Amino acid sequence: MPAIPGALPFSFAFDPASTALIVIDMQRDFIEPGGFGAALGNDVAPLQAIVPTVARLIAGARAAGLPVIHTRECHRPDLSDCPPAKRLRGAPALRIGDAGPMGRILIAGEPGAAIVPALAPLPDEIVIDKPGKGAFYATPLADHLARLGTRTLIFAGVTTEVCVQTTMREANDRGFDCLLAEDATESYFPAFKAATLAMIRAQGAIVGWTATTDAVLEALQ
Ligand code: TIU
Repeated sequence: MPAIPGALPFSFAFDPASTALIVIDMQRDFIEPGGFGAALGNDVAPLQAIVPTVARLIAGARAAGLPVIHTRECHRPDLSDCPPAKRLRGAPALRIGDAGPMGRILIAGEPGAAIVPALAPLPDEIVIDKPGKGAFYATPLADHLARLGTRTLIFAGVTTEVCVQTTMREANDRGFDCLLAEDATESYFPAFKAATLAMIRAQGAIVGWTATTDAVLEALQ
């Protein structure tokens, strides 16, 4: 069984035949200027910077035959799946559903909701549109994973402490072993990323493991 001996908090053994890569919300709305992330007041440059690393991880997973699952945080055009509590929270420059430079913010089918071109899903890869921060809530993700026989999930994507951590916790509670590729995820807040990595692996991997993308790729070869 392959293992990542340098994973934290201890070596991570996994069977590639029952492992999938899940890439969370690498969408223009979070990564490019003019989208949702920027409307919330964030600098998107740190998120843009991980795109090549995520691309390497995706390429390695594909080469090893792992399913690659992509998620997108987005809502129906009529906003029927967007709780007012989500849309009205705070005072963003643009709210979910408002028209911005990349189309309506976080709306399915709009240019901003698309995954960045460098990480575009292949035609046969699963793409999960999710209305929440977690990818299991109100989506068919659990059904897809059951059909694939997946027991282990490798995570990448944005943002570390919001959609990635929420999904990882949802998966952990559902019995999956979870590992986060620590340089293939990013936050708008460096301290939040560091804290998330620490809390995932604390208490004997209470949520899961972390490892570098290079270590994951080495184990997959
Ligand atoms: N705002 C923020 O950090 N994240 C989100 O709203 N969604 C995701 O993390 N994808």
